[in-house]
Amino acid sequence: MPAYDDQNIFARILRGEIPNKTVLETDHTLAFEDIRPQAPVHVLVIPKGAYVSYDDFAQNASDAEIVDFTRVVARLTRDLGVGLDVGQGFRAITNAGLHGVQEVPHYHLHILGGRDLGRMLD
Ligand code: DGP
Repeated sequence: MPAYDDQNIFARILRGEIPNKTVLETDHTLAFEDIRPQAPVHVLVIPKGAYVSYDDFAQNASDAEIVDFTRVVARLTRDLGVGLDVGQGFRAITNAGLHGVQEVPHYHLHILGGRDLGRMLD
C-alpha cells in the first residue's frame, strides 16, 4: 500500500484548508459535491480517516467507520433522489491507483445519477 500523502486535496478539505460544498457529514464520513460534475448528481463520499484507496479502507478501517460510510451512501442516494426507493438509480464508482486512474489519493466513492449513465462495461 502506498504511504498516505497528507497534502492531498481531500486531506486539505478535511482540515478545512480548502472550501467544499458539503452534502452530508457524520463522525466518520464527509460527502461533498464533485468540482467537475459528470452528471446532474455527482457527489464524492470520503472517510475522515487517512486511507489511500478502497482496498486500504476495506482492510484497515474500523467496523464503525465502514458501517458509517456505507450508511451515509445509502442515506445520500435517498436524499439526492437517485436511490431505487425514490428515483431512477445511480452509479457508485471508486478509482484506485495507476490503472484505475485515481487522481486524488484519499479513498472516495463517486455517486453519479440524475441521467441515464449508459453502459460502462461491454
Ligand atoms: P478520481 O481520483 O480520479 O476518482 O477523481 C477525483 C475527483 O475529485 C474528480 O472527479 C474531481 C474531484 N476533485 C478534484 N479536486 C477537487 C476539489 O478540490 N474539490 C472537489 N469538490 N472535488 C475535487
